Amino acid sequence: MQKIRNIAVIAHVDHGKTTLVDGLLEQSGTFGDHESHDERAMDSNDLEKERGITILSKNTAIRYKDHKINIIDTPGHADFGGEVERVLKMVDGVLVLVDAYEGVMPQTKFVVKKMLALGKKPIVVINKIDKDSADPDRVVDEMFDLFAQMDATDDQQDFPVIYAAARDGIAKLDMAEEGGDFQCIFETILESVPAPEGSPDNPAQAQVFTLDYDNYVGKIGISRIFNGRMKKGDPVKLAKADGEMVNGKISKLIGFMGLNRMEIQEAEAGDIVAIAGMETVDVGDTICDPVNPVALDPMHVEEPTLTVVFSVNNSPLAGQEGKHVTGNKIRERLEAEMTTNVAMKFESAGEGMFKVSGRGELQITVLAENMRREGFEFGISRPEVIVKEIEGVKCEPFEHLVIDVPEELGGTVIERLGKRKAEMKSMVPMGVGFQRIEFEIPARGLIGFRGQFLTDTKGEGVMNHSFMEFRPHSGTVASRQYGALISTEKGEAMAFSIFNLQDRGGMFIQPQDKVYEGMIIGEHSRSNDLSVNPIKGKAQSNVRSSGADEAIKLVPPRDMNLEKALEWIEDDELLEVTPESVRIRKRLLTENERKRASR
Ligand SMILES: Nc1nc2c(ncn2[C@@H]2O[C@H](COP(=O)(O)OP(=O)(O)OP(=O)(O)O)[C@@H](O)[C@H]2O)c(=O)[nH]1
Ligand SMILES: [Mg+2]
Repeated sequence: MQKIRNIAVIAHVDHGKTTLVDGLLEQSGTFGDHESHDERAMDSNDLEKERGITILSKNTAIRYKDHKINIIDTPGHADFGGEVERVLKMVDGVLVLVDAYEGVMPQTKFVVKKMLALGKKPIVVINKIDKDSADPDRVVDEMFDLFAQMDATDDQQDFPVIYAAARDGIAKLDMAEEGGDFQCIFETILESVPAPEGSPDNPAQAQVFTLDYDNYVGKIGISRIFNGRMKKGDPVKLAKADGEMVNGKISKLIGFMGLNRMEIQEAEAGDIVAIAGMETVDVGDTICDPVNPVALDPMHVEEPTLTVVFSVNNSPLAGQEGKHVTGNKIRERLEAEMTTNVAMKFESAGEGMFKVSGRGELQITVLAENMRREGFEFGISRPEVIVKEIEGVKCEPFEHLVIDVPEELGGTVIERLGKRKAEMKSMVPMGVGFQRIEFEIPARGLIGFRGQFLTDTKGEGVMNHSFMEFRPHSGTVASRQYGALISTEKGEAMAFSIFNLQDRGGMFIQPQDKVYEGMIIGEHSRSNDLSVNPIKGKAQSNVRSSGADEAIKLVPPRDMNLEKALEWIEDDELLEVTPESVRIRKRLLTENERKRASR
């Protein structure tokens, strides 16, 4: 039987998980000498590369000495936290990374709690020790405190600590050492992560933790084999969450090594492989011996907290930029998404309207962004939190929010959050003139807050939040402070009119952009909406003459990408998303309609 270790890499967003995995691949010699690879090689899909974040957990394997080490890199963003929980069930040990300056953050708490509850033995990696502001001793203490608060067992509390600058390939067991490489990480893994339990001679049992799709073989379940052997061509039974047993056959077995996937004939207990052949396979299903089928504990799939409505685009510019525009196409695409994405749900919400629920705004924007790249055109409504009735009480999701701000701006931010029903929990100095303030806040209060926060802190503030629990509904929260500048005309925006309008607020459009009646072209500097005409031109000669050029200096438009726009809109507004544009509009396009509706 081969010697195996299975580990997951977990941490708050951006603390360096994927970068560390690069180093593990590199320094174990798993990348061939001539194999070139990108930075953060595991972030393989386009959106991950562009945004520099991990969206889907992915597994790889390396060889170190006579061991195979299976490694699962997980996403750190709170919206994808459910994925981490499932991954943790598949491994016997974890590397918990924590930034040597930022220390314990909301998602660190979330993943540590899950990991401890599942009885995993952690290795703590204090990463980014190269940063000027790094304070590794403080961060080690924070981790000890966190473990204690979360009722770690003595064994868990007694975790090994590794200090690393993952980006530079440096790691060491003692801060005082010079240099150091990942050797100490490999050795610590072999020493402190238990070997997989289970035996290849028992009846087969493998549990699926991630789904993949391939045009040739169909749905693929990436699975950990807990017992027995899996062979290509073997008949199996698929045990579903509801207890149903489905007959199936392994049509293809895929193994992982470095960045490669290769077809294999057989795999045994302890290993992580991809298994094809079962069309109905789902996350949490057990693939078992057909004679002796025993299902493993089903997996907990987190409930969505946020919904938006996707709709057929019905703006005056509909159908001009997209390839797929009909309700049927949108429905098919959403259905396809839900077959591999267990964290999201969708249901019909009337003619050409689809209610999509997920764990947070990022999860929803990632789906929308992928769709527009595939040529879809659609509308999206403002995100709404899901309200649940618990023991007769109306409850809503609450989040744990941590902000780091320059000391002099703390007051402003606290005041703003107060209006959004946030409750301050602690405030501590962070050195270098910053303070860290922690809050508990209804998720509703966070919608649209990020833009305001970045303006208030001149881009210097950092905010992070993660889901806590459902709590009784907290009443009305303040929403967007400013009104919208709404176009009264259809046509092309003119520099001259934008110039005249820019005193009224921040513009979202530039000259030559297409506009229509009811489209929102900027944010008013006051709280009411204002109807304006952005297509009024002036005689060309005046604009072009050199003296007048000076006069029409335009402030660059505010970049309203999908994410920012989605945060910005109110209930009576919609986003219009096409492969080329993200426009913001009023649901009701004419002023008359809006007046009538407000009566
Ligand atoms: N200074 C410094 N920066 C680092 C180090 N390790 C990683 N980074 C940087 O930190 C950023 C985030 O790194 P990632 O590896 O993508 O972090 P991650 O934890 O995988 O992030 P998510 O998957 O999005 O949660 C990148 O810009 C890295 O270059 C380090 O040791 N020192
Ligand atoms: Mg990552």
